[in-house]
Amino acid sequence: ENAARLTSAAVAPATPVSTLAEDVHAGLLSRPRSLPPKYFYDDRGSELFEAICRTREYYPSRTEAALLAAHGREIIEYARCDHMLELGSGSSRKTRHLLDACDALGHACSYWPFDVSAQMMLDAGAALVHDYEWLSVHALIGDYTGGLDNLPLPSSGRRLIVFLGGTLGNFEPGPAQQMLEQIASLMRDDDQLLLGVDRVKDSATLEAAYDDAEGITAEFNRNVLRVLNRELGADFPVDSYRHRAVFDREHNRIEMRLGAQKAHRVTLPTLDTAIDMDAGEEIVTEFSHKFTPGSLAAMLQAAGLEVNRHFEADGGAYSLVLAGR
Ligand code: AVJ
Repeated sequence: ENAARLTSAAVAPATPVSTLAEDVHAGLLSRPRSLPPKYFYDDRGSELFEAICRTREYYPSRTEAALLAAHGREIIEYARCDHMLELGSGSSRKTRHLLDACDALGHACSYWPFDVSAQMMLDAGAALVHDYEWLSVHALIGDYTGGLDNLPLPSSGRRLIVFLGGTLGNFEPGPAQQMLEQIASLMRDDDQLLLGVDRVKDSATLEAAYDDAEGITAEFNRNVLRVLNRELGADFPVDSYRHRAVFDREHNRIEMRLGAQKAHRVTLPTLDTAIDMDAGEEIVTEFSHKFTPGSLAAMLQAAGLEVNRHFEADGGAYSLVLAGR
């Protein structure tokens, strides 16, 4: 009977999503060399990210979860959603705070997780339909960066689009704008976006959050080179790369970088090319943008959305906003 309340469907990207090989070729041959952060998350990378969330220094995940727990009911009462679409749902661990609020309010809605990892979504979905007997889960398998045009969402009913984890921060301003515009184009007047973003704060706190004393973030960062070695047959000397996290206050972003300790050549057989790393040369592996209430409102407004509710953690450490047309 639970199985009837869990379905899945593949979502074809509306615009072609580049392959790992294409992304790596473009990124490593540009200057400074760079890699897209989405390739962090193989099984080991996902485990390392979960471990990062348990470090003392990395506050964003637990801070966002506390906001969801504290304000879940207000969010659901405001949105009164019939359908909840989550972009990059992962294990849906934090979404449970919203489903608990639905439960407490006797408000039934259906849940549409949208993620590239089918197995993680189906495992999470099976647990969710067991834990919430009113819930139906429609897992959407795909890459939301390929666009939101082909989503098999019902045409009727109010939607709450959930985009948590500060993941919007990984996008540079242009692509972030495009992502919000895609979300806005999906929304109708009585739909809401629930967006979680990390906030600008002192460099020491921010840099520590991306360079924990145990070195788990360093391992997470170096792991992307292991992904390349495995997927492209490359020969990065992974352990010799030095992790660095720097807060760039001009762009309000944490930059994670991997620095070559000594000059060496890396062959990339699948790309039929090789790169020569200079001693000390760095590969930029992630931007994590931080926002102020002003920059957040401006970005949403540029996408045609306005902030309806703004929940912020103590000291303005993190923001959760409900935004609509
Ligand atoms: C999952 C992308 C939100 O940018 O804070 C954590 C990933 N990188 N530690 C972030 C991350 C280094 C995280 N996001």
